Amino acid sequence: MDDRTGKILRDNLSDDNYAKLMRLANPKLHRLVADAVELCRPASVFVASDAPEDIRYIRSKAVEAAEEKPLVTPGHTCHFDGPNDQGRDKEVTKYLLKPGLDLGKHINATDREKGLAEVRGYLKDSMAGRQMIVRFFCLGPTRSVFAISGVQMTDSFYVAHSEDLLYRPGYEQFKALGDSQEYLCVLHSAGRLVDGVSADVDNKRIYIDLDDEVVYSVNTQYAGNTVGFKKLSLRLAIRKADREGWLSEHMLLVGIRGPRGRVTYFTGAFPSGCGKTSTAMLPGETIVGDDLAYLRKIDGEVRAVNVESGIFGIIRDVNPKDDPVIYAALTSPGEVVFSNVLVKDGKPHWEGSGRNLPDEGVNYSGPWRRGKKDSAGKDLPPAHWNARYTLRLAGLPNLDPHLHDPDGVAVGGVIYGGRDSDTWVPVQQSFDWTHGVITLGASLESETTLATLGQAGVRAFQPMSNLDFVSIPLGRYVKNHLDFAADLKKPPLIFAANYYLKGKDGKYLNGMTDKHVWVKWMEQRVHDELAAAKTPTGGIPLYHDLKRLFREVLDKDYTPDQYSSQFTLRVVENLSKLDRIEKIWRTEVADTPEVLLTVLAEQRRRLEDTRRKLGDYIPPSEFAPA
Ligand code: SPV
Ligand code: MN
Repeated sequence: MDDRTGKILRDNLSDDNYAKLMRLANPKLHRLVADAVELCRPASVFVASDAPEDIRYIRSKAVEAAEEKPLVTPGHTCHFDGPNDQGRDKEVTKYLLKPGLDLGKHINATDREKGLAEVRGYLKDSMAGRQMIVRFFCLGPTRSVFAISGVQMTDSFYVAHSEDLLYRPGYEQFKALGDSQEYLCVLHSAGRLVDGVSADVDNKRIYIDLDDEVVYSVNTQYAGNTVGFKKLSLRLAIRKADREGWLSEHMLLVGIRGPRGRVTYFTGAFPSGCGKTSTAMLPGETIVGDDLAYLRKIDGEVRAVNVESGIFGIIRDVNPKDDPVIYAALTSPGEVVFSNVLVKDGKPHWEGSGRNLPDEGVNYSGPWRRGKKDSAGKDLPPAHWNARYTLRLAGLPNLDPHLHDPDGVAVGGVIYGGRDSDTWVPVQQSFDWTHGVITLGASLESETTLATLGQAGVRAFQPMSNLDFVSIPLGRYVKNHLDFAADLKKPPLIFAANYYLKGKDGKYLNGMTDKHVWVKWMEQRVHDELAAAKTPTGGIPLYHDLKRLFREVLDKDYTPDQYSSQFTLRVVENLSKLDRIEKIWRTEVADTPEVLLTVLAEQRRRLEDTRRKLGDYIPPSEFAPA
């Protein structure tokens, strides 16, 4: 450690905290902490080890500092973010790039020197009067080829507490790092607080320095902008994966039971707010993860792990019927942080819970009563659409036994799904890996939700549900997917799911729980137990298989009319989609792989040929089993 770093740390850390930091003999880490101290000027520094008393301290400080308020159920607390801090803020989330580097039009970036000066300017003295917490985590299982270490510095006990629920402890792992520089670092300050809420949200900045692998976040509290190991380090992990030949994805990981006790694992890429967590939490199945997965090829198969060990999930519509397991966890004693819900008499309330909402209470806007307006004069909802809960996976009755398996689980299938009201059928399977990566993953579109700031309900290009986080040129990102399984004897099958298809009357064609049938169908497809009908866009289920599965899985009838309306191939919409997608890849992305355009052109030819023979809207009965 150089003299200057040593002096800053000795002057600003108590003996105990200094000793905890020095036990990690990593010079880069010492420099990072010293730099943060000098820049943000906290009143004190708390270095958290993995010890239970350190974790308890953070939890109790979150309440003491009023960042979280205790609720009546033991272990439950509630945190509020400010009215303009209720989702990920894409506008002010940028990569810092050295001159000459360009990631392309779809990726928000700014000049490194300018960006560093700006964000560090906002961070200057930002922790005055507060404590800076230094925490260590392991992304992915420990003692595993998947594991990545990370350190977070923050002045928010809510952030540090949330991370404790969401990530595996990593202090012990840092001890083993030696002088390695291979870890991610996040520096966050909530900035000036008024009533416990970030006051200068107009100066919110989330900047990702690709050179030093450091993320800066300031003047915000919303976990998606501040909990560094969620989407911020996903961006850095995508670069690491690119260098090392694996995939870092915005994907759930779930074990689906098949016949005779078999379990087949699926990853699923769905944009935020499009059914990802509820797919991972299907009753009777086992969850490995609901948001982030690392995928590697090991001994000729694709294996995956959950980056995280907790859930930061959308609470809207969590009710005993549609999400029984989460609902039970949210209404029983145990450690849960609710955010941006409505609180009345110490109880959390949200829309779609199946219970009546009170007419008054406290929410992110302060005291709330029905009819209260926002600054634009619109009705303020009782709980925000993006209100959330944070809890550990440990303790959930449906937790998969392989969550911490250092080898991960073998992936049988990959699912891509968006919020698509008019084009894709509810479930289909690609012809092969390349066709799936291109026409399903790289062609994914989804209507926007309030998980990010901005307008909801606008159809947007969302390749692999990962566009918000891609940190390498987009063509290269897709090429990595194409190459990933190219040399495998049996690559995972690729499926698309669409839970949001609507009929002519504007009503959803499927119930919320129908997704369970689609994944059971996929599970049997992986094992070649069911046939599929071949359409120009992929393989679709046969009626009699779905009829059986609806009965077995949901104890529901499934009529030929339902099948016909849900699985009619909408040639017109599929061709319009191809127009949009082809245009983007042809004109807006500089490094699109040639094969992507070829495969889209083949898809167009198949659709046009079929239209000539069978018309614009083709019922599934026209397609023969392959
Ligand atoms: C998402 O928005 O995709 C989330 C929540 O999973 S967060 O990224 O943390 O905002
Ligand atoms: Mn997510």
